Amino acid sequence: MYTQAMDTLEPEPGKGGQAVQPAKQAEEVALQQRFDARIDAGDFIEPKDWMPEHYRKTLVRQISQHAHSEIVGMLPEGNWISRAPTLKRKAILLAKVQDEGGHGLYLYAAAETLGSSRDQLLAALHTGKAKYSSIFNYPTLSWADMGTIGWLVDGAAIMNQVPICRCSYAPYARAMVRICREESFHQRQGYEALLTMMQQGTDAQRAMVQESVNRWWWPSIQMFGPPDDQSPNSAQSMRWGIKRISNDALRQKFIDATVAQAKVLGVTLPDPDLKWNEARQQHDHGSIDWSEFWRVVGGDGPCNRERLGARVKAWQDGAWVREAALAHASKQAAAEQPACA
Ligand code: BYC
Repeated sequence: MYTQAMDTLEPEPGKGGQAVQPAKQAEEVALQQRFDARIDAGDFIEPKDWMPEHYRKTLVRQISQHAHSEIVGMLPEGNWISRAPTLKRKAILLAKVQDEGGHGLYLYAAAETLGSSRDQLLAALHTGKAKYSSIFNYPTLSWADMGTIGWLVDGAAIMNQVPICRCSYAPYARAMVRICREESFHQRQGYEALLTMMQQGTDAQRAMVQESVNRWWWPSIQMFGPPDDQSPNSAQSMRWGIKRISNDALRQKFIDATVAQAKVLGVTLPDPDLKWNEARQQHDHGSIDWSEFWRVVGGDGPCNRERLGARVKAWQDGAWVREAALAHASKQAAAEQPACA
C-alpha cells in the first residue's frame, strides 16, 4: 500500500539501502503526477487505482456522510407512513422511504470500495463522529411536510447530486446516476402532492402547505453547506473533481429554480429580501442564519438526539439478524468443506 508519508521504508542493510528511500520517493512523486494528470484529463478513478491518501479519506468522509443522510432521512418521512391520507399517498411514501434505504446501501457499498468496512462507517455514525445532513434534524409536524420535503429537500438534493454523477471517483459517480433518477421522481411526487392540496384543497389545507414551506425553506437552502469562503473542504474537493460546482453556486441555482415553482404552486417563500436582480440575472436573497446551521450540525438541532437514538436502536435491535446471517454463512462454509477421511 502506498502512502503519502515522506519516509516509509527502512534502508535494507547491505543492499544499497541509501538508494531505497529516494527511489521510493521518486516512485511516489511519479504516481502522484500520474494521478493529477488523470484528474486534469477528466479520467475516472477506480478502486484499485493508486490514489493519494487524502483523496481516499475525503471520499470516505463525503460518501459515508451521504449514506448516513439517506438512512437518517428515512426517519422523518417514515413517521407519516401510517398517517397518509389515502392508499395512493401511502404507497408512494412507502416506496420513497424504501428508495432512500436503497440509496444508503449503494453509497455504503461505494464507500467500502475505499477500504472502510460498513461496521466502521456505522460506528462513526452511532458515536456521533460522522455527520449527516442537517436537514433531517427538523421535525415533520404535518402531512404537508411530506410534500414539502419532496419539493424542497429532494429538490435541493438533486441540485447538489446531479454534478456528483461526474465525480472523479467512479463507484460514487455510478451510484449517483441511479440515485438521481429516483430522486427526481421523489421531487415530482412532493410537488404534485402540494399542488393537489393548493388547487383542490380547503383553505385549511392551503394554510398547512404555506406553514410547512415557511418552516422548511431556510433549512433547505442550508443543505448546500457553508458559504464558499467558509467551506474548508471545497477548494481541494473541486481540484480533485469530487465536487464540480461550489456550495454557493448550487444554492443560487436552487433558489432561482424554486422561485418560479413557488409561483405556480401559489405559496410565498419566507424571505422578504428575495427578489430578482436584473444585473446579476439571479435572485438576491436575505442573509442565512449560519449560527443555526452550525448549532444543528454540532448536534443541538430540534431532533438530533431522537434521530441518532433511533439509528442506534435499529442497529441494536438488528443484532440477532446479523448474528443469524453470520451463523448461517459459517454453517454453509463448513458444509462445503470436503469431508475428512
Ligand atoms: N449538513 O467544507 P464543506 C439526501 C459539513 S440529501 C451537515 O463545504 P464539503 C436525502 C461538512 O461535512 C443530503 N453537515 O464540506 C434527501 C464539513 O464537515 P466535515 C445528503 C454539513 O463536504 C431526501 C463542514 O460542514 N447529501 O441524501 O466539501 C431524502 C464544512 O463543509 C452540511 C449529500 O451528502 C449539511 N448540510 O461539502 C433522503 C451530498 N453541509 O465533514 C435523503 C454529498 C456541510 O469536514 N455531499 N456540512 O467534518 C456533498 O455534496 C458535500 O459533502 C456537501 C458539503 C456539499 C454537503
